[in-house]
Amino acid sequence: MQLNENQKMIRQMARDFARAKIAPVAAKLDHSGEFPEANVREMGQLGFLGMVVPEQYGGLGGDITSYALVVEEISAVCGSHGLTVAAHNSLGCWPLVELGTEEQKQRFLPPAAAGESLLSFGLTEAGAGSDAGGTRTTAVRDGDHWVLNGTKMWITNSHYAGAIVITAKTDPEAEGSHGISAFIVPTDTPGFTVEKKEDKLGMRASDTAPLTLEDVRIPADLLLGEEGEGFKYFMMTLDGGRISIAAVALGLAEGAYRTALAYAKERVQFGKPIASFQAVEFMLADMATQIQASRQLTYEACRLKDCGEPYAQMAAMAKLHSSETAMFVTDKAIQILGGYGYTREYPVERMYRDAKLCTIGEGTSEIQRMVIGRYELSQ
Ligand code: COS
Repeated sequence: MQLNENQKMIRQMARDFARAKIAPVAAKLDHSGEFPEANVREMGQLGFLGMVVPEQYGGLGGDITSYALVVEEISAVCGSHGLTVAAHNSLGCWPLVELGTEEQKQRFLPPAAAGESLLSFGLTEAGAGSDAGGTRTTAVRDGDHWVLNGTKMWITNSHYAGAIVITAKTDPEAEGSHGISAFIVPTDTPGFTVEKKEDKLGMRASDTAPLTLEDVRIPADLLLGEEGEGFKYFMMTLDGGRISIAAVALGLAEGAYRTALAYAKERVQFGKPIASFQAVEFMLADMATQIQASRQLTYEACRLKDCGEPYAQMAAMAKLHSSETAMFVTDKAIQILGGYGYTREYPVERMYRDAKLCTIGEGTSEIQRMVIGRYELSQ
């Protein structure tokens, strides 16, 4: 896809920022599991946290392609930073931009776009993972308030969120995915607790935690969209979110590939750079080919979304291919670097651990195949 001048400019900005500010701290934050607060603030100032937010609410109001390019460049250096930006924009801001009332947008979007407080998304529960319709959290109407009770799991950015969009069952009689509504829950509401941060395999500097809601009373005007339509809203949100996870995975694959390529050209064994051995050259060829295929799918999903055309199936294809590619490429990168690749001296082992999340979060690879297959069978 031909990028326009604006897209090239924002990509360069993200690349420069990632290399100057993220690269020096990525390994340390991965080790400590510390959230990159300073960099998040700076990314807010650069506009990266308001990529999908219209200008009148303080965002860049950019197209999805520009947004994916930013996520890709950041993730090429650090998956945790990439995931933080992706979850905030796609899962936190986007539902408010699409479904929020004017009042809700004016209240929540400007601080989110500026990076002063993040927005996050609470769908998953212990019993509602792939089967997202199995939501057990409840919301009961009480006068001009809703009272929410339940627990959520794996919620990205939750310790740094000013508000979290939460699904809850509002019609206990409704079956399956029906009777679920979406609410904007300010995180300082009494009864709302963000629990201890998870200790994860990868994406260690990204903030992930369970939530507890105990008689959380929120005003009725914090219902997002129509009552009972929450499941569909969250499915629509995930359609877009899958593009951003594809971009995270693409970035991780590229980051690992660049490291492996540079290493293979420099590392001498048997009197020659190892890149000159066909065993290594073929690995690099396969890595480059898979990355290019992922890039085409991801940018095509962006293009469809930017044109207002149906994009859910392409987003699922992009997410599936890019995340599986990220696993393939990071694995091969470690292989090329050998013993060095297995240590923390190089970033490829971190990228391998980070990449695994992309095959799980926002719908596992198996769920993506279900989504893709259903579209195929419905034709
Ligand atoms: N956009 C809009 N509406 C959608 C939709 C979408 N992408 N997908 C489903 N819906 C609607 C359907 O049209 C259906 O509406 P009606 O009841 O009015 O006919 C309703 O939602 C239920 O759809 P369906 O029967 O397909 O739901 P299922 O329970 O079978 O679930 C999957 C479908 C598996 C695709 C869904 O649960 C899913 O994506 N699961 C993974 C969730 C996930 O990614 N979790 C990770 C979150 S990490 S932030």
